[in-house]
Amino acid sequence: MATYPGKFIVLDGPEGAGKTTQVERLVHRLRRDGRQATAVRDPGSTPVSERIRDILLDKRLPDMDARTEVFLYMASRAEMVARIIRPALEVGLVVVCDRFVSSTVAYQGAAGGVDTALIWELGRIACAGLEPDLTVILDLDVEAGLARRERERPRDRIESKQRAYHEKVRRGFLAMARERPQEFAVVDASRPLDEVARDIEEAVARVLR
Ligand code: Z5A
Repeated sequence: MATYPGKFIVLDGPEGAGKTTQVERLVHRLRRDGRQATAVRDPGSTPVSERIRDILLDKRLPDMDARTEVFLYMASRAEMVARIIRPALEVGLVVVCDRFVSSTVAYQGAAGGVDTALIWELGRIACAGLEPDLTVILDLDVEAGLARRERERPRDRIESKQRAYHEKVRRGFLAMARERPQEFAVVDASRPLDEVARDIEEAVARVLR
């Protein structure tokens, strides 16, 4: 894998774990510490990727095959890596990404039944070999996560899938973190925001050293 002057950090995990909130806090903290940092969200962050996101999260398209989802997520990701992430890493930025290939492995793989080894391989192809320097899994009980989200808006197409699906998603995240301890950190996201943020910052600091 090519190395870059910048660092690529992913925050991932089940619904409502606080990824979006913590991505913002982490970027803010890194900038306060004098680092150049930028946030992206997957799927999304480029015009093409945002259009693909709209299709993926459209409640009027409830029966998408898991393989179709995999290719759409990968297409969105290929565009985001080529247009934003790789150029930013080349000039030394810290890129903090809300979800990444690990989400496809957990949702479409562990929960959706697509071969997880195949998804990792498709991820390498879509991202032309680019991999995160660190993926932090924010771990949270399924019902607690969905309840946090529902306080803000109705469940979307993927959130509406049954509880068993979301349990498999959570187990999928924890399994990949166990299998690849050098590349993953797990943070208990059931605690107050500040405590979760502190643990994320500690894990990221080890990579930035
Ligand atoms: N998906 C997939 O299937 N395959 C893939 O490859 C990818 C994604 C990449 C959209 O993702 C969907 O796409 C998602 C997985 C699927 N399924 N759904 N839905 P997304 O990341 O864009 O989804 P989202 O809706 O933006 O994020 P999220 O996962 O639902 O939430 P979050 O980012 O983890 O949480 P948050 O928005 O920061 O916080 C949620 C609420 O909880 C908010 O009111 C916060 O103030 C509150 N919160 C956060 N932290 C705390 C703590 N510590 N205590 C109390 N309250 C908290």
